[in-house]
Amino acid sequence: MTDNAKLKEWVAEMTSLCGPERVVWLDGSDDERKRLEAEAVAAGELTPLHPEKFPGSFYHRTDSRDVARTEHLTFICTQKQEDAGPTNLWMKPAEGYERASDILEGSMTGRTMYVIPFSMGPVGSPFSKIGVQLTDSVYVCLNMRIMTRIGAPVLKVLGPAGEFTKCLHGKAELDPERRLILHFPEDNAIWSVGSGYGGNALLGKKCLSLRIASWQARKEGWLAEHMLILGIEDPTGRVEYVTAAFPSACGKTNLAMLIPPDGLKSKGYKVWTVGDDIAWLRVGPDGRLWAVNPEAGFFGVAVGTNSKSNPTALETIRRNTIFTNVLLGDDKTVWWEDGEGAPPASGTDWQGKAWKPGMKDEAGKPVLGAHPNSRFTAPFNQCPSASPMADDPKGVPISAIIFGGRRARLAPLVYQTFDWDHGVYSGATVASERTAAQYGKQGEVRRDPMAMLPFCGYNMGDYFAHWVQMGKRIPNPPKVFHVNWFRRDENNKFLWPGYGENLRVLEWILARARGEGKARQTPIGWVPTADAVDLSGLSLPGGTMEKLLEVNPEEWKAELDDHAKFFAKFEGRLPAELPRQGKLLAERLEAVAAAAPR
Ligand code: GTP
Ligand code: SPV
Ligand code: MN
Repeated sequence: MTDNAKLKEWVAEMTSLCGPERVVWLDGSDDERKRLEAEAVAAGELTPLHPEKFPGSFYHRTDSRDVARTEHLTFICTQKQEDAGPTNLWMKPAEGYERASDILEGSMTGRTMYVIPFSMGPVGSPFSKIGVQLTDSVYVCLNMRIMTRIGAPVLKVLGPAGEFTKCLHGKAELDPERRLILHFPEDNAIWSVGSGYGGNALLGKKCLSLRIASWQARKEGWLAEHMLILGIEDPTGRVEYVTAAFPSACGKTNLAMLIPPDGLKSKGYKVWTVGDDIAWLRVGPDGRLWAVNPEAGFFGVAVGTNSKSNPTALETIRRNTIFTNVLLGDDKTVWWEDGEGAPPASGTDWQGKAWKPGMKDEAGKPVLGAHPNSRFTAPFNQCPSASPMADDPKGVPISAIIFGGRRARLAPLVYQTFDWDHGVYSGATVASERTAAQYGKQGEVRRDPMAMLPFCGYNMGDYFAHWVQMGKRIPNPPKVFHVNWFRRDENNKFLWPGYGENLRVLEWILARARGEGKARQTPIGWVPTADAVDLSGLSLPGGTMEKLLEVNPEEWKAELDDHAKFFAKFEGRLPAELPRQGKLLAERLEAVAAAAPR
């Protein structure tokens, strides 16, 4: 399969550690897919779905204690703890290898170990990175085939001496007490044991493309970010691209697949999807920032996906899709809460229990059919809005970077920052309510800088400094914005309709990025004037826009104290630009307070 000596040696070493009965190298062919599917079905790992309603699609359920990322079991293993920083869990590399080896040793006895050579980014592009994942999970193999470019062409590009990220994955007992997700950036290696859930087990995704890649990006002068990429085409055929970083389950997939709302249809916009989760950004020869989506598929949240919220996604997952932890109907259909159509008359819920519509638990609460973090895995090219530029090794030029979080109060619908450093400050202070995509208290507000808190593979103080540095290296940087689709009224209802209607905000953002669009200056940045966002065809209750765009200086002052507390964690590593931006913001807030009538 390969003449890469390092790869052969590593596979031999890992084989002797894990003790599989056989080792199978994946080539990426269609025959191989059929073989793997048949194997997974025979082993009960996959259930084939209704051949007419869900052609080529399968259902999978992970262990009920293994349905989201486990940040408390995710470690950055560097020689020095300060290189992992205060926001990451840290372990000495030697200890990491030892503890994981204890669990992995002989764990594949009697089973097959698959070798998956994969490329993040178009195969052979100078921007792409190669990884090789070893795994004893057929489900993981089939997902990696969708999410990444795999097989023989990758080995060819790797050649006899090419570098690759060593990605070892073993299911072991799937016991949360014996689960570790370990990153060794100094060794370009990832060891994941004891989980079969997406972000923990598909090692090309968060582990390689964000944690390891962010480390490499800092060394090599680029950015690896938790961002969607989308293009907006206007009727003249001009396409402008933006990236947006929102925390997990905060709307990236939805925004990336946006369909123009009825009221804006006459303007003739078309939205092109380039990526929905990860962006690798580099300075192009023209001095602009260019973005590539390293993935080849979608691993999207199922719950809430319906023909109103995201018709594009619904079309994307009609065939050749793997559904994980949704409700399986006895009629071999799948369903989820806030999905499409009526639930099946009976089925199996995400915990593997018999389920019927309307079931209640002892407390009288509805029993969920699908886990809130249930997901679909579907090939990128099945997306009706897939951008023809998505495979371009050069990527797409970025006009605007958008940060956002899920915040019931404070943050307005949208604002534009004054310059790059102020933009970095707004990204570094993103806060969001925790969602079902990770274990922990749901709804609790936490700081999630650039939506990278769980994904930055090194000290976040250094990460902020790298962002500031990048600003100096981009002659023509994108403008930086902040959005909040999740502001609520006194009755806790969302003020903004969201989803497709978000195009109205994107339109203002693009106008501002071109130096057009009406705005008023506030202490936190440029906010649209009341009439600057096109609301045609949308009827919001009177005063809604004012509430959405309100900037309350008193609340912001309290927020600033919290920024300072958060930054204090990074003492000694924080770039001076961030406290400086905090001070400028405080001064602007003071100035409006002083000017306000008493
Ligand atoms: P990851 O895949 O976890 O990184 O998340 P993502 O950012 O791609 O999340 P996704 O787009 O799947 O968002 C899922 C959640 O956000 C669902 O609960 C949606 O209903 C909700 N959501 C998405 N867009 C909007 C919006 O504009 N307004 C509101 N209110 N909710 C939204
Ligand atoms: C996220 O949690 O941000 C995801 C899903 O995109 S996972 O790949 O599981 O991390
Ligand atoms: Mn994500």
